[in-house]
Amino acid sequence: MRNYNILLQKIKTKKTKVGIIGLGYVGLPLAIIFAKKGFQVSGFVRSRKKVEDLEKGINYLQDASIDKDLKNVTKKKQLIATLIDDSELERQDVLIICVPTPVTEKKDPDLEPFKAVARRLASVDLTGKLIINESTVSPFMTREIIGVLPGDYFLAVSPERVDPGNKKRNTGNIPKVIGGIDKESLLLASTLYKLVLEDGIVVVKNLEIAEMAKMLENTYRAVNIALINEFARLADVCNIDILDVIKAAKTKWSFHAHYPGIGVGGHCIPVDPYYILELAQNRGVSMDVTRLGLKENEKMPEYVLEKMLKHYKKGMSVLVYGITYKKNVNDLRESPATHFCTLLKKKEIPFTVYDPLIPKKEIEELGFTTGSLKNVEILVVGTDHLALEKDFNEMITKDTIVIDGRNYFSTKKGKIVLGVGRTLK
Ligand code: SAJ
Repeated sequence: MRNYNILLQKIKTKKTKVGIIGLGYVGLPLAIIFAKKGFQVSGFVRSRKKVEDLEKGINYLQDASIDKDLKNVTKKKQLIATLIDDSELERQDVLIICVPTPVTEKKDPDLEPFKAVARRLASVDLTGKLIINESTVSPFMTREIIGVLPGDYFLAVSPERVDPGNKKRNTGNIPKVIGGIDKESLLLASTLYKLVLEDGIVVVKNLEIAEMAKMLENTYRAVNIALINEFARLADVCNIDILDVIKAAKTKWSFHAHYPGIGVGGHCIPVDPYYILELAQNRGVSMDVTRLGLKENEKMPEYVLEKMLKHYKKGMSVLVYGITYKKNVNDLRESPATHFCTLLKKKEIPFTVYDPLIPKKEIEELGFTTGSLKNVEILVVGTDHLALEKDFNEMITKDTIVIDGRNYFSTKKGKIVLGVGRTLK
């Protein structure tokens, strides 16, 4: 039988063993925070290499801000990484699921990593444990995939809110939404997170509200970016500078600025809304605003390519600077700049790629030719990395045509700067 009071006491006195399943950009910072606060943490990973890296205190994420803490907690064995293993899972009092929930090529939810965790937990005695799902799923998925596992345990949802590359906001200081399958589960999860999070928690009535809140947060962002992309396409035709328009609109208290660009990438914004679209479809509810917004964003690499083709002449040298999904992050997932390069390749237009954060080998593995910082006739800004500030001088001559996929430049460079919703000439 599960025992609320026993587990509550163990949590309050930090005697609980916390198991975190998945030590990626969500799980690893979370594991460190729990370990730093004095909990004994086991991090469950699938690769031996990750276990070895963590035993040596090596941070395999790009986020250097966790380097020092990682070394400390792994050295003190407050955080121990281990291959996923039934007996070790069974030893935990709390299990927090932090695995990816991507989409397939056809944009259907790919729940395989999440279901693999459920299959694993099905062979573990879960009695008395608190299970928390941080992975981004649609309403009812936690209840229907985890909540059906045998045993008498507590179950809660607290969607991750990590913002990769954001120095200001990190796992410790972002408020967390928490929903429980019942009151005791909610109270246990709230007590646990309150002990480790500076900016506290936001309790909601059930699992589904927590799951839908995460879907709403990210769908809101995707649809608002789509709206500004649509306005940018009109602004281009009207020769109106969209950045001036946004600057003016921002003076309105209820306007939340988003910016147009070559597209929307990453593992969250272009992905999560497809989960809610599937639920809506299953429930016979049309969500055209969301569906069309995603399509709008997915069209942007092509839109930027069309701009380039109006100026491209056979034989011109073309360099794509930056192929990651957003600035100063070395993540290629769903990257629109990479999609742009694929479109270029399909048109058999010769080009080279340079990204200060992506090794040449990785660029070649993508099937692209690596380039160097040298004068080019067409420079495409795929990602506006910080390094562009110093790198642009090496690439731009007075005749260079700049296709600015991130509206990076504020003054004319080269012959002309063709942005998304603005032109600098
Ligand atoms: N983007 C635009 N225009 C914008 C903002 C972003 O085109 O105005 C593009 C970016 O270039 C990128 C994509 O959208 O390709 C996603 O950008 P993002 O800043 O939202 O980056 P993410 O994917 O790291 O978003 C994370 C998300 N965190 C979680 O899902 C837990 C998201 O919820 C946050 O809203 C976001 O950080 C944030 O607020 O910075």
